[in-house]
Amino acid sequence: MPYPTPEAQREMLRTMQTIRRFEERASDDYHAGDIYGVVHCYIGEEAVAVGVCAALNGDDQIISTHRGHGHCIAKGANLDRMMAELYGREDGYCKGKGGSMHIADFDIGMLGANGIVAGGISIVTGAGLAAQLEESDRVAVSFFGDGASNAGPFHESLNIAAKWKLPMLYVCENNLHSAQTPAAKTLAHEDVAARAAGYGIPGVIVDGNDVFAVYEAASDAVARARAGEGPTLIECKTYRWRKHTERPNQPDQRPEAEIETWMKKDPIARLVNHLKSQQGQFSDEEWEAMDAEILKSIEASVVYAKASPFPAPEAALDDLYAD
Ligand SMILES: Cc1ncc(C[n+]2csc(CCOP(=O)(O)OP(=O)(O)O)c2C)c(N)n1
Repeated sequence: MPYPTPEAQREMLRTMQTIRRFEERASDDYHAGDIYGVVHCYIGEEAVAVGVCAALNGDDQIISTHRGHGHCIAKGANLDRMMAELYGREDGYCKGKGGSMHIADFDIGMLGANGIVAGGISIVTGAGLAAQLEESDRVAVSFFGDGASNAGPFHESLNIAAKWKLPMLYVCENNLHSAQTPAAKTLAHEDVAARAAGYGIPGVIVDGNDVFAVYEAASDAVARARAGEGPTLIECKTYRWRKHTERPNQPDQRPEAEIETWMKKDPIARLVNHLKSQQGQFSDEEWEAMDAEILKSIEASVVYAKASPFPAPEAALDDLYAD
């Protein structure tokens, strides 16, 4: 697996920081009453989406969860259309009728976020089956949480994907909590990756705050999938910095010390430090300029969203059924 070039490493940083800035803004605008529904932030977990998607081709397909902004951005989604969707506007990805949890863009291989916990796992396994039946080179990736790994679709999908050697990556984002429930209270074994043994496939544990470690594990799994050897389960140990959702009354029983410990393992600061430690590769000024550019693109996405109209009430039933 070739190590990412310095340019590729910088692009990884740019994408991770874009995810963070996008969500900081989405959170602010949600609290200001401009964004409707609910917003689940991925902040703190950016290295997972970016490390995995950096190992994929443009036509590879992914599916996301309720915490999906990071996966969309890492797969190359358009920020304007994403923000317009969060704002509930006509120019959003789902014409403003889906919101934060339902962003999809088939053109970039983003098959959709999903408000149903574990709901995406079997859908994207179907995409893996399609890739195999079409004898294409594509792989399909399922992102899901530790909570979702306790649900039926996880086990059913891994079983059939292993049996049929589907070109799949199952990427568990173990952020130690499932809404208000600590993972330790519901996982029979503390490592989700250990479950891979039950299906005879590799189960890999990765530091999910190290984008290069994630990239390496994903690259190995992609090579295995493309070679027809079947799926891999990758468990990324990571942490979400925010409450389960941005709702003002959202309870949060996580210990303060745990949150602080994980915030010190910031995947973005870690990558910045790595780049800066490479002699002459990345200066403070370059980092500031990159961040300023990102903030500008986020601001532009908000301007775009606000300029877009709300969908007409009579369009409410459009697109519900296929012709
Ligand atoms: C089938 C189903 N059950 C319950 C819920 C309510 N719910 C939304 S998110 C969530 C926790 C999911 O935890 P996890 O899979 O670990 O993902 P994380 O939020 O940690 O990223 C729950 C229980 C739901 N959306 N769908």
